[in-house]
Amino acid sequence: MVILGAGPAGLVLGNLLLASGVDCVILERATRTQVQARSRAGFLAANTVRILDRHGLAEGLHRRGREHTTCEFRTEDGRFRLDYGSLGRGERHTVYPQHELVTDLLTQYLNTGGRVRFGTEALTVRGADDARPSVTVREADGRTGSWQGRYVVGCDGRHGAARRSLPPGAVRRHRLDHGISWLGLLAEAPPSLDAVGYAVHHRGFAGHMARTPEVTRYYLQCERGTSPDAMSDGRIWDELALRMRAEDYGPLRRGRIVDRTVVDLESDVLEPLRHGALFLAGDAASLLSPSAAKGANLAVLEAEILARALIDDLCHGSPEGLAGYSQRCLAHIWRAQEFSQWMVRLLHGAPGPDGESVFHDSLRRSRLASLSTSRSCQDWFADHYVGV
Ligand code: RFL
Repeated sequence: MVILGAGPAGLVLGNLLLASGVDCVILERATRTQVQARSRAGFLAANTVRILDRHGLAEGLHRRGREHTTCEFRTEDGRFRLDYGSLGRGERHTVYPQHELVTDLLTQYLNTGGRVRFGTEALTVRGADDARPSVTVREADGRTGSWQGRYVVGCDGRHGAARRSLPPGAVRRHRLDHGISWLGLLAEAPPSLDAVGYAVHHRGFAGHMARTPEVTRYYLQCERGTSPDAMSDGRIWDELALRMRAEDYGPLRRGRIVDRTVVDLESDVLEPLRHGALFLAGDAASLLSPSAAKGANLAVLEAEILARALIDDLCHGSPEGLAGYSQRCLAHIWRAQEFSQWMVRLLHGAPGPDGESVFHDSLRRSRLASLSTSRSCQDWFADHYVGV
């Protein structure tokens, strides 16, 4: 079995296959240091924790992760809090930085004899229609080579070799550009509130998400095409304070900004998630806007579903799970897409001509008003916010 990519999807899959005695190798373009340093997600859904628990992969997150149950909305009409941990099904998030989860998964995989080829870039997947598909690679020293397996699983993200290798027409790509961009920031600063903060402001959205007691992620909506370095640290903090209405609700704890990325809010879904012997999981299967923090959670869920199906096929001769993999995951993916899209519309007016903006802005205010006052709307929100 050849797995492309050592992110959450590839590493959960690798661990589960290894635990059942399925021989596999993970081909990873980056170095081990780079893989373990890539800070992205932080909010793990209750179901993600249950999956990791089931397979003995959650020790680190139970030791160092923190439960999280509250979000706060700040708008032109005031602020309100939702303790989503006591709404709906009462499920919680665990805040645990993605690079720590990846480090745990990688350590477990390598300690139990798993193979990862770091610095090995997959170039093309060939022969997905055959019984022995292969992957051509470029090693760190520039030499090319090839790996063969019964199946190839693309867990190599949206720009990976798996997507590139799909023959035209084999798989459809449904894509939505939300027309909105966020400047994603990591600050060496303690969280400024004990909740996820969502600020809706006429200058654009701002978000606050705790990562650790010392590090906080912030988002600032920005113009499409903005360079990550366009604003000084001081200007960023001023803008965050303005949009988060620090004057009314308390100051932000400032610190050094150690990472800046501009994220264009885009979503896509590939359908089906299989072409012959090539399967797709994680961001390679579907990209979600970061508005609802679902990407890493879906990656873990899909990896578990695929691992079970592969083990049934390879160890017990039952191919039904593989045949149903795509349809099963797509149901989860579209639900996550639907909620992420709802969050985008909750937090932004629509870009566009003035008349259209007023209409969308009024819809957004009405949506927020329902969320702040209607218990059934809050229960629905809580279930979808934490669920995958
Ligand atoms: P990853 O994590 O991108 O890993 C893919 C791996 O494949 C390697 N690779 C290749 N290897 C070999 N050959 C090639 N040709 C290759 N091309 C790529 C890469 O080096 C990498 O190691 O994909 P995976 O496993 O599918 O996991 C997906 C998640 O990483 C992603 O969905 C989340 O980070 C999204 N996301 C969030 N998700 C959440 O569930 N909760 C969050 O709070 C959250 N916050 C975020 C996020 C994503 C963000 N960005 C950067 C878009 C915050 C941000 C800012």
